[in-house]
Amino acid sequence: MDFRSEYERIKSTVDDALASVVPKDAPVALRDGMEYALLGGGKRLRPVLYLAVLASCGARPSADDMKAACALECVHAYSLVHDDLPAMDNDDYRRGRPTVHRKFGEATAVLAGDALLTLAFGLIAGASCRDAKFARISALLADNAGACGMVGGQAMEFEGKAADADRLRRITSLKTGKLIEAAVVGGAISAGADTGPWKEYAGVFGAAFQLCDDLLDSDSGETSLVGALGREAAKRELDSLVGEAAALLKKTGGDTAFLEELTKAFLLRNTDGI
Ligand code: GRG
Repeated sequence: MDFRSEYERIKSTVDDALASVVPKDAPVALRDGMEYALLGGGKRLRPVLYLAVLASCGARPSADDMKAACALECVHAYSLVHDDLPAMDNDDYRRGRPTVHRKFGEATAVLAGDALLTLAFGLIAGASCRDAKFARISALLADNAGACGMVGGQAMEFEGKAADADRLRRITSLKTGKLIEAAVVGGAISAGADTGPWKEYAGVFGAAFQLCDDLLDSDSGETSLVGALGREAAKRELDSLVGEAAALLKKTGGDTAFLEELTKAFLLRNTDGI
């Protein structure tokens, strides 16, 4: 198996499915904002993880699995749009292009994010009507994206408390980790597998993914774990997390060859990585 071509193959099935999820009869500016946020690049890590875990457990993706995979990307896209807003990170660029609010205005960016989040749960609701396992995935996504998950982690960043390493690890486990966990555990639920080992793997993957991102971001500064630990200690922590993730994958009992490669590619990526 060539990892990169397999990754591109799965990603292109996600890109094809995403191309038709934004409702065509939405108001034009809103639709344009949603499509700009959802279809303009990105690695599609969360849907690829969902589909890769499913495959690792020996299951083939159904049309409803593609909807669940798209829902994960819709939640991710909404979170980036809102994170970039002036009230949050106030970023002008993402993925090398103006952010949604810079291109379409703040009101459209808020609404495009709202509509992407709503769309995500609409996609899974349709799947849940056909197969109850998607209701479980929907509840997981709601828990992990919401006030005790990703949004909760984002809210902790605005509490104005001193950020020591343990607090930063906690914020990461919510803000970055919980959506990754929903992708990995969602794939396991769909395949009918034991979710416990997948949840453990996802927790370590999420922590390492954020640490790797911070190490690559020269501006991540004092508010990141790299700032709190120093670069050398952060690199050592990343190495240890990568080893742990690889060991946890083996405990899942699936055919994990592709996920082993993905874990290394994403957690040890350099500036010209995926
Ligand atoms: C605003 C509710 C709300 C939440 C924001 C996701 C998030 C929480 C903030 C985005 C900023 C950030 C540093 C998030 C950490 C996760 C992360 C590294 C996101 C980028 O994910 P990638 O690398 O992005 O998968 P692409 O562009 O590939 O889709």
